[in-house]
Amino acid sequence: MVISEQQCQTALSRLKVLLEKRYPAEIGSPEWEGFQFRLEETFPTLLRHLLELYGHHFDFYYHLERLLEVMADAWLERSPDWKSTDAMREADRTWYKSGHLIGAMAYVDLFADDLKKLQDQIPYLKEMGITYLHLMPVYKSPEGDDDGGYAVSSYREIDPELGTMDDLCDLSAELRRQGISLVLDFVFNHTSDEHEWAKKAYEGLEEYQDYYLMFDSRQETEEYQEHLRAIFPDERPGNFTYLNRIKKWVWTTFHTYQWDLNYRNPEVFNAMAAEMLFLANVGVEVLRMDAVPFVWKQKGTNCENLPEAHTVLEAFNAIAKIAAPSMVFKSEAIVAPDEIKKYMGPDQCQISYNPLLMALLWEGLATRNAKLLRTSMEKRFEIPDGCAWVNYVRSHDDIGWGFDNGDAERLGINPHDHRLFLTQFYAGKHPSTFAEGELFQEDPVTGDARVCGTTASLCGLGKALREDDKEELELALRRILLMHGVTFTIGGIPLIYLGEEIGMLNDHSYKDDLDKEGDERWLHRPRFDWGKAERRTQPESVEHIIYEGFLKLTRLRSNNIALARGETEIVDPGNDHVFAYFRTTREQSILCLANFSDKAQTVAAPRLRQLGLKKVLIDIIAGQTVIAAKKLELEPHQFMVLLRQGG
Ligand code: OTU
Repeated sequence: MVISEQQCQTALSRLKVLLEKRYPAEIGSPEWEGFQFRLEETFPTLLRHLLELYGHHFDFYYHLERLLEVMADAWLERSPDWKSTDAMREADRTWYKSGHLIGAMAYVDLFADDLKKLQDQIPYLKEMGITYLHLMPVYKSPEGDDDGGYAVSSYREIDPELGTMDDLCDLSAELRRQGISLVLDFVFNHTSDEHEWAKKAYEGLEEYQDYYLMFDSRQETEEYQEHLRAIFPDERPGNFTYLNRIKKWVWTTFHTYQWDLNYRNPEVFNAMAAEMLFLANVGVEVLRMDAVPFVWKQKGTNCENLPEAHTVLEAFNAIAKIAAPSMVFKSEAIVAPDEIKKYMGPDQCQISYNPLLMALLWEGLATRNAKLLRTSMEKRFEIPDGCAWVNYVRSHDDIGWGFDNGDAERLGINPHDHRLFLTQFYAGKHPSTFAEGELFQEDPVTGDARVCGTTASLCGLGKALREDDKEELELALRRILLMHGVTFTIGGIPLIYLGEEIGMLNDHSYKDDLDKEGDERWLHRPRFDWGKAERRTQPESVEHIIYEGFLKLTRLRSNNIALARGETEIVDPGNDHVFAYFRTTREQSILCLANFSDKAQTVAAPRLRQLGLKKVLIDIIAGQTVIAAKKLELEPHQFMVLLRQGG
């Protein structure tokens, strides 16, 4: 949409008059000037996006004024500490790209019981070099099954078992002091059915029914339903839930108790903007935009990845730039490869999960072949300027086989069969498997399924230990380090699920827990085992080997600028079992090689020369010189990081 300078100026002048009236005491203070400056700078973008979404509403300017108040109030409430962080980051806007971020994620209760006790574990995080901490949703949510906190009943209250809002603020301040950025979720596609808005809607208040997507007849929902995909097909057919009391259907993309918000209603947008800025003021430095592809619905489409979902994101981003300028957005778009990147950009999400790399790393381990990984990454790793990937091996969610069908077909791989193979493999049902996982959300219609399991269990550690198989144990350990080796060196922010660093195995106890059984994702969300963590200091223990591997990766990043923030170039080493990429800065050039095969592999010397490498190389993982006279030899699952000579 094009808006004229005139239109923009008129709107802005009106808003400034409003500001002068409402905040007479603030006008002229340096802080306020900063706010005004950013408002003027970002306003044209914000206005354009809001007009795109809500321009046809007769009371558009009324809502715009309310939104301005939301932003101004939030800015006035922002603490001096966070304002100084804002100022600091103003001078370093792409701070998240500097290479210093190393991420960890955890459930507060499973890792440390509660928010207060979590402070006691900061030394553990520091020891590992963690500088980014994603805490799974800590907000008030329904008793019992609450989708691991992703059903939010209040964005401004903390789950009483975890503590209070004051505890969270204390924690965020302490993390900031310790140089760790707090990452929290903005679960903005839906609220729980116990949110105040939902309760009012359920009581029959139309104003609040309009906060959600509600329908009077099944017929209406079916017109949408025919184009929709089921996200949790296990649970129920369809994406709508009937509310008997008010005789309406409500849109529920995920669980029946998670009601999708109606972003066509500007009041919802404003109300959620207020919640977002509230979280920003708690001290969130990175806001994880949960389920962003689903926020906009349009009849006749699959209601995922619609252009308006991007517009909503851009509008929120503009608001954050004005009222909480140091906060950045992280995209959680676990969608088709072509769609993932569309959520990234300085005006949408500055950082994003890299679910394709995650899935293809697992694909590589199962097939012992890196060709699909290489060819997909060759064309899909590059991202817009000013952005960074968050690279991970496991998250709290399932593993979905989200590679591109075309990418697979070009290699002669049948995508459907390949997905079935991978699912069977990781569910431990294939003859060639080492993995012990479980299926998640098997779709009875398509036969598609996703996979659950911890990194260690999926890499075969549990099986090897149980069978006391030394050879397999060695391979399992190498697999774990190979997977993380890639996420730590390929470029971006590495993210680990806490417990991976000590090789935590699957936890089957969820099956006996009424609130968790039925959701296999709890398999890979074990309670953090501090006894096991203690063993990280015992030489030769499994925990020690894995943990030291992590520390080494962290150290390599801090000691080698190219690994921290070099350009990434995926290359073909001439052997399909080996995944290879360069990391390069002006000062340094590094070649990483990951052998996905459980057999030894070689890279031919002429290929290495072509890539600019000489005969004598230094592998900084093994800490030794390697001579590649005729060929370079890689042991089974070996991960090598080679310094190019002269650099
Ligand atoms: C997210 O995941 C969260 O990570 C999940 O833990 C939640 O259950 C869910 O949202 C609902 O809040 O489907 O299987 O493209 O794939 O939002 C995980 C995004 C999910 C979706 C993603 C969702």
